[in-house]
Amino acid sequence: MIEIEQIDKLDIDIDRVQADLEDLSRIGRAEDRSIYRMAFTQADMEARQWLMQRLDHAGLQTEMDGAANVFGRFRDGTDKPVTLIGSHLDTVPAGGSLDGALGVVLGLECLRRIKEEGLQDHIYPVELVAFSDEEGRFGGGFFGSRALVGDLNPAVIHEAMDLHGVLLSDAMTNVGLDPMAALNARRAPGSYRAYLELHIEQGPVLDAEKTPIGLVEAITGIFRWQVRLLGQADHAGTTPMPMRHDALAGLAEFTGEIPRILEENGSESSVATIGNVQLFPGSVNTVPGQAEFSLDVRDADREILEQLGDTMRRALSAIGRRRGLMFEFDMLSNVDPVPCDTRVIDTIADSLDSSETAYRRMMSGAGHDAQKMATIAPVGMVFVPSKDGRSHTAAEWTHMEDIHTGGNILLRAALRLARLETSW
Ligand code: HGY
Ligand code: MN
Ligand code: MN
Repeated sequence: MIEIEQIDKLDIDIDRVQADLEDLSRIGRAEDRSIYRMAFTQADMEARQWLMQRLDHAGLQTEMDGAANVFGRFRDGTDKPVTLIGSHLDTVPAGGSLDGALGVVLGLECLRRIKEEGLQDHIYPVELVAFSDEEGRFGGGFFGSRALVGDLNPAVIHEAMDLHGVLLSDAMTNVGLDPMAALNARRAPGSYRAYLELHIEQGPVLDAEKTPIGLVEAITGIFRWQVRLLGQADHAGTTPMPMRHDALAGLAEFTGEIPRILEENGSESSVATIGNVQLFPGSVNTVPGQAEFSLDVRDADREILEQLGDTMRRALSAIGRRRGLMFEFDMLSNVDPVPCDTRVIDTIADSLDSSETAYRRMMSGAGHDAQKMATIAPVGMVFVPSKDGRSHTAAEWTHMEDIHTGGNILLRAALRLARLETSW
């Protein structure tokens, strides 16, 4: 039996966490200190090896499943419901050192501290997972958590491609993985008692308020399209403006319409981003015949997202008619907004209250593996502040003091969830 008082006294080893974060951040780091650990690159695989060595060094079992998700656990094989702590090691191109990595390193620290205190035989199992391709190099994101919840199929694995035309299946094969093995990564519903993720907020709220912890109540919904506007390549010098079917001009008109579309059809949580644009043929003295671009749209409400999608489709069709452009798009992902589980939220809140840690309840504008895990388990998330709200950039930073606070809340909430006396 583990008493709550005992749990609430536990403290992570913040110096060890800081050393691990610095060590991990060297993998895939560029001159400007930004991180390039995109899914299934050598750097991404090196980060998995790093984690498995750290787990092994701590005397823990490690496993890489068919989707290359890396697990850490006290022992293999259990019929007891597991409290899973997770996040991801992959980054966006030119990313920061904490997005995903912080949640994995603090999860590793939780397992080490449980082992050092000899608690593992007195609780339900606590495990760690580092999910594959959370960022969506290949399509919509959450590849590893989608594999775990059984949301993959052979077509998705065969067709997924990155922005440069590299197939997921080739990228996985190139690093020695069998892409189709991802279909075997599925875990039965009921395997997990709860899923917990600590993550940097990646926005400005906590830092501006000087609040050390965000208690996440819901995670935004996201749809991602790959859009093509097909016009006509023509000579830049001899084609009069009214005769042009300029694909970039069509994209520019659509980009200009986005604020009005969000204003008239969205909510205060609506955002839309065109993060990647490719023009064809892309020569200086040719009217762009084709514009291919990514569109990432988010809102906390499912219906509003649908409405935004319909409005954007109509806007692009109208622009196509006016400018003699064909419009087509591929839906890369369509992830529902999810509420976090009130029992997990309350458990985290209990840890916060008993340590008198200031916090605020909030929603997540970023997507997370937790929203996939929510389809098979109760989920909860803990945010720590991002300095100046910056993320997905080398400027991504969180003060060690906040990391220490967040790590202790993660450890104590995980143990409260894993107590044999916790019933649900
Ligand atoms: O895009 C996101 O919200 C996350 O960083 N994958
Ligand atoms: Mn992340
Ligand atoms: Mn991210």
